[in-house]
Amino acid sequence: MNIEEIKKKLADEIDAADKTEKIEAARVNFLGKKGHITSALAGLKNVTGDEKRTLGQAVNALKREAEALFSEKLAELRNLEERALIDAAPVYDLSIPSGEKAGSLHPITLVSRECEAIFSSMGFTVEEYSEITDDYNCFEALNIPKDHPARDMQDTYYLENGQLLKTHTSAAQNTIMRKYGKNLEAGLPIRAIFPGRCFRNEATDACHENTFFQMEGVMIDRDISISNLIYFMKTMLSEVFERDVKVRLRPGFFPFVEPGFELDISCAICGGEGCPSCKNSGWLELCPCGMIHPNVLTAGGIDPEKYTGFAFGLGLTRLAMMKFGIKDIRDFNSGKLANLTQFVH
Ligand code: FA5
Repeated sequence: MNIEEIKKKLADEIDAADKTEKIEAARVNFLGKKGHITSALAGLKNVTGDEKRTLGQAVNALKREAEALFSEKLAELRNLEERALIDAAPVYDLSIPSGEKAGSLHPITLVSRECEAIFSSMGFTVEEYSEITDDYNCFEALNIPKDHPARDMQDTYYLENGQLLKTHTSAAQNTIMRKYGKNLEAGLPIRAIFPGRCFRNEATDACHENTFFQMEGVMIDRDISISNLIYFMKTMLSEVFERDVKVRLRPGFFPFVEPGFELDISCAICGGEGCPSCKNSGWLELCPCGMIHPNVLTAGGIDPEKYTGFAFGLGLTRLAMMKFGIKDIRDFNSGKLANLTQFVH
């Protein structure tokens, strides 16, 4: 085939192609290994001199023209095919009821919102903080220097960039203090809660998860004492459970509080008899708390000579277990809808 014949055939085939597969096949016919234009280029080795130059220029120009024509036609056909698919798609009326059961809020969301409402009504602000933080905020600012044995209690997921997934909501304390400490006298008392997801490399059982929720609370003012702490804890628990619940307060060690306490709740699953949900002790550790350590206040830019405060770290996931009678903490992350969707609000 001479150049003129190839040109004509090219125009005819491009014209006739009405589907992307056809234009693709036509492209191979002309530009593929054995295509007409590729063969014409290979045939140049049989001519010499001026003829080779003229013919070479013509075949190469034809090749460029063919490439442009194929990609133009391919784009045009793709557009047409996409438009046809859209036109053929069924039309959905999103306002028609699906007939399926409506979704519901996760039990942890329900408990978290309830606690937020209780604390908001007592003047606490609800803070936001990220799930990724750093060593300083999660440990050092909380009076847990590097190599401190308290770090062993929180087996931490470190990221490659040196940051980490927060192991407790106490990681937000320094940020909260700095936020409200800027204009401290005007903003006193600082009252803030912070609900958030925590991550620890834990072996899981009925009351331990590797991903769970806590709610941090801090209150700072002049003359804050343990009795303020106990008052807020009691109010929160009696409102969440809407009945008297048995709790016990015992000494607990956390480097960021002094003194520190463990607040345990009598297991609502077994009524205190002992079961797997409470590791057979009849009690569940729910809300460690204490008076904020002077070093932590100092790290947050607050003078411990003038101000005192309390902090607590409420185990929100365990609170949801106790409130809704969920025996196994692992159900919360399991996607077991029968368990998770029954607490419609
Ligand atoms: C802390 O995380 C401290 N930051 C709490 C605190 C805050 C103390 C402020 C003093 C002042 P602890 O590791 O004990 O402490 O966790 C607090 C609560 O989170 C526990 O009582 C428990 O209710 C819950 N919790 C801890 N680990 C898990 C886990 N693996 N699965 C489910 N809940 C957990």
